[in-house]
Amino acid sequence: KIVAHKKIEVAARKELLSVQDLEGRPLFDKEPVSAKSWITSPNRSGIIAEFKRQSPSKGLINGTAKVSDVAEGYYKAGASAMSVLTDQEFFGGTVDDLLAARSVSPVPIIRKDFIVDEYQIIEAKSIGADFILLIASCLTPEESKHYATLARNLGLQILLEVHDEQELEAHVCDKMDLIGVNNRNLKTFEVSIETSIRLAELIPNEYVKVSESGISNIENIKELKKYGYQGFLIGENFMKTEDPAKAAID
Ligand code: IGP
Repeated sequence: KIVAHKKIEVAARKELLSVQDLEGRPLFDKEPVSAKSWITSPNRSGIIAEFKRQSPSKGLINGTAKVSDVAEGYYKAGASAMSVLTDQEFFGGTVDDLLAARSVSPVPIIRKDFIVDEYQIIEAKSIGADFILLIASCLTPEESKHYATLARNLGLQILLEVHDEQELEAHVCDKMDLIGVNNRNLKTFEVSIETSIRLAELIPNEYVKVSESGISNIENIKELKKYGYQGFLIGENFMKTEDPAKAAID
């Protein structure tokens, strides 16, 4: 359902702004920073802090936070990277949110969206993103490899998101940089970090392991580290507070 909706949305965006227009934007030539380096740096927290106003599972999470304030705060709090939802329909995000975050933060920024078209990857580069999300459950293995190759050719790193053994086995390829295990079951919306723990040993060591969703305390992070996780994608836990950046410091 989401994929079909995205394809229509992308077709409309293409009408407004051509690929050539995107390639002409000043940020298109910005050299991306390495998400892998920042996430594995001993001087940072490993946390990929997310800006997310709303979600299909939770409804409205934060209707007042300003993306530039949050982005600056996350950086100062020691986040290794930032995730910005650019999907409007389901998450209330926009590409302008990513641009605003970019203008105040030097950390690697991931364009968090449902990528179903090459256009979105070129657009990600043109708004200053450093890495992109590819969601295995939305793509065939051929598609994820194809999009990863394009992203890589643009200098962007790739976070491949999987939910289970089958997706992992089918989609992992040498074009991916980071493998994210989503602890949220997309059918039931239930979250359990056991999903990350279960899949950890199946992820080859050359990929940076990221655990996504439902991480709410330092114990979760300590536990996940035991299984080799170095990246921790946290959204709601920060965004549900009045001051998400302060929550990230705490
Ligand atoms: C963050 P949480 O439970 O901390 O808010 O989760 C992030 O993992 C979640 O927003 C997410 C997501 C996605 C959103 C993971 N994969 C794919 C949209 C699309």
